[in-house]
Amino acid sequence: MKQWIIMIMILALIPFFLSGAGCLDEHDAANYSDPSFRDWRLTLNGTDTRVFTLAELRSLPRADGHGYCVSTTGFRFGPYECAGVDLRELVSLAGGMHPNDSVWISAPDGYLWVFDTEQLEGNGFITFDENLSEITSPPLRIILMYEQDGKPLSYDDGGPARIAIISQEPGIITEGSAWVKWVDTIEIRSNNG
Ligand SMILES: Nc1nc2c(c(=O)[nH]1)N[C@H]1C(S)=C(S)[C@@H](COP(=O)(O)O)O[C@H]1N2
Ligand SMILES: [Mo]
Repeated sequence: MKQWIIMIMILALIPFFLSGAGCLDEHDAANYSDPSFRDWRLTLNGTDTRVFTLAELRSLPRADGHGYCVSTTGFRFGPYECAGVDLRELVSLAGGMHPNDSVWISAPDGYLWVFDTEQLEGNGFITFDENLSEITSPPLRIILMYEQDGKPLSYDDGGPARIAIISQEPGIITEGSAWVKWVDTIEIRSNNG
């Protein structure tokens, strides 16, 4: 009789052992099948409208680089190894843009950041070294990042997809305000009226 009770208790504890043994590790906490990510969609609004799932975004050409940013209060985030999709790729999938158009990046919390065509090519950004001294900008790329340090971008870090400004050389700091978190809409806006 006692053995039966012990047996039932052991069976009931198996899920806890499995989770403790790493079957539900930290990686799974920010999994691509995370319930909050499963319903996520990226809407591209240009001359064409396109809607992407996270899997579809991940299937686009991948861009990698070093990303590092600073908040207005001087707090540094990074350095990170960033991977995602070049914003130019997404703009082209939305039908492209004209020199006077701008790209509006927004998130469900109401945050919005606008890039012009010069920035889309990686020019016109303010960059700093690790001591936060302003430096001449090396070539930069704007990406919609879905992976940070080899892991799916977590919700707390702005996942499933966040803007990152990356460079091939490490230690280049950009302004955090452009690093839009929880991006769900990318819109090409015409400034010609
Ligand atoms: N969606 C969204 N993205 C955002 C913000 C925000 O409020 N909402 N804040 C921006 C700013 S001003 C900074 S400095 C960086 C880091 O902000 P955090 O300290 O809120 O993470 O995220 C940027 N991306
Ligand atoms: Mo900020």
